Amino acid sequence: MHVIDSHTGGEPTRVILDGGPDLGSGSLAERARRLATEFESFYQSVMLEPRGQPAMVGALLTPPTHPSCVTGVIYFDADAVLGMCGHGTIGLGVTLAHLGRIGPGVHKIETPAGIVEIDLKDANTVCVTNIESRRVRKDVTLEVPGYGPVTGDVAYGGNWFFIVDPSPIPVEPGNIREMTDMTIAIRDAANAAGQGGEQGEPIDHVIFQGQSPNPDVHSRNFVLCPDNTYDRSPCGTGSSARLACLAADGKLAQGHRIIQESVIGSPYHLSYVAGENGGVVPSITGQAWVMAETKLIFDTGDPFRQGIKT
Ligand code: PYC
Repeated sequence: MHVIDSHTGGEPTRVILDGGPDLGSGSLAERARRLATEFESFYQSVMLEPRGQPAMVGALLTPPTHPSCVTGVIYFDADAVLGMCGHGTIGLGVTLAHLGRIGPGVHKIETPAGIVEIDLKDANTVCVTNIESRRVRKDVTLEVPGYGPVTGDVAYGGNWFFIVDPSPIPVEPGNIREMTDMTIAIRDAANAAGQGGEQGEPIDHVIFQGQSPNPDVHSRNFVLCPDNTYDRSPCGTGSSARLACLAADGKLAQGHRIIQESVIGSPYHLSYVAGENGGVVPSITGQAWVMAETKLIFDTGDPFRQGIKT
């Protein structure tokens, strides 16, 4: 299995070029469901240690159903198959350029959540135009065991988010352990209370919104991912969900550009235009770097062939 590893603001993406499972020729959403239900050991073996690393997202290339797209892709982490992934799409754009498969300019990519566009600005810089994103519920109060009531918004940006603004804990690197524990409890409380998407989709990510010490930066976030790691980047789908909330509250005008940074200080430039269905169409510009071109080996005698699952 040949893979290319990159990182987007510190958040790793592993693009799988060949050797993945046969997911059939259905829609990307159908192929993603098949990956989730029939091939858990595949994505765990590629993402978990010792082959993978905490926070890594996989990007399995698959033929697009739409002829205008340069590729189809299904994203996943060690715990779940994702609808879309913003940092992964920036990493994928830079990886496709590294392989000589795309040049500068605009290209379409098909994901289970819909078709997104990338604009390759230079070898490391990509602007992603995401699917239309929306806030679903405002000011939802959850009773979180061990923490008490927590209020936040439910929003969609390609994945499902519970967004707490302002964060109850300062969004600083020294508080990552504490924020991880609290956001896991919030995600569990949201899902126990049925506070997910309109069709019963569970909350898969939780965001704490905080302040940056840098006056040029609008806000800094901490994002919990399904595998209980935090996003080292500001999370493209999470930033999209957050833009939908800012727009719905009248706090950010269409076309106005802001910088959001992650808890470790990695920046995304963000803006939106109004969507056709009452939401927002986000633009997310970030940078990624290719780190490795690797052949993964799965020796049948290797006791950790499928990853360390503790
Ligand atoms: O950038 O959308 C994103 C993302 C999702 C999970 C990790 N990163």
